[in-house]
Amino acid sequence: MSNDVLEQLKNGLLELDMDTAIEAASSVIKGDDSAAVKDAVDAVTRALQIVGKRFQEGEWFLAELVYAGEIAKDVMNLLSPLMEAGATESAGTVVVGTVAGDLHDLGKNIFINYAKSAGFNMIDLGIDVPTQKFIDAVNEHSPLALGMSCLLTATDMEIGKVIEELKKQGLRGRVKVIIGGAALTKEFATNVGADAFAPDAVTGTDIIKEWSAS
Ligand code: B1M
Repeated sequence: MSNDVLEQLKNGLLELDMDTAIEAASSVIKGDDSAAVKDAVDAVTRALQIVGKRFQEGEWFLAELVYAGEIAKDVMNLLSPLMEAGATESAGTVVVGTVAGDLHDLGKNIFINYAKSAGFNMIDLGIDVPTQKFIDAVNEHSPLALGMSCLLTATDMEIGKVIEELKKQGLRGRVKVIIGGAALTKEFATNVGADAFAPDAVTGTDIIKEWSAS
């Protein structure tokens, strides 16, 4: 049964059928079958990888990419509150945003929700965040970590700009930097001077948990 609903969710996205996707997500959150919320989020992620491939290979155009993104967002809005269940006392504050020029936020939001469920106080700066806004938030919240999400190779240099500005303002030693998103790699993180690269939201949450504990 749970496989059916996950398949329905994936197909809803890949057939650009909002109603089917929403119906499947609703069934998951109502507990109508045994599919876990995490499995549903994974199904959405897998479907979006196929969406990206179709777009990259010219099988789908921008309109389809945009609509698939809208379906994914609505589905995630349904699933997210359940991912937050069980939050305990704060394990620390983390400021997160998607870098300047980049409007992708689904992965960032998944990371935020996982980390919230692990007890972190997550400050979401949103998308297309300019360097100064990251710096202001570090000054204002004195977070344990600063997180940057980036899905476009055209905007990955924004991460280096933020890290340089942290250094210039004497803030780098006070905050750990974690980065994630499809455009990035561990090697990129090392080169740009970030403390960690998270390939997914669960790993990202494990990394900040380690920082919080040390
Ligand atoms: Co865009 N897009 N897109 N897109 N889009 C990609 C990223 C692309 C790879 C598709 C492709 O061509 N194959 C490609 C980028 C190519 C590149 O730069 N190398 C691309 C492009 C080209 C574009 C446009 C330029 C298209 C155009 O206009 N011609 C445009 C750019 C707009 C802009 O940002 N300025 C654009 C627009 C869009 C939409 C708005 C339509 C929509 C986004 C909707 C939204 O986010 N609200 C969209 C979508 C949906 C995608 C794909 C299909 C899916 C992205 C996604 O949400 N994945 C994507 C293809 C792909 O990634 N394969 C694509 C699911 C998400 C859960 O994964 O974000 O990787 P991800 O997050 C993961 C991990 O990476 C990690 O945790 C998450 C969960 O485990 N993670 C973190 C992410 N951030 C983290 C931060 C952390 C820790 C972990 O700590 C801080």
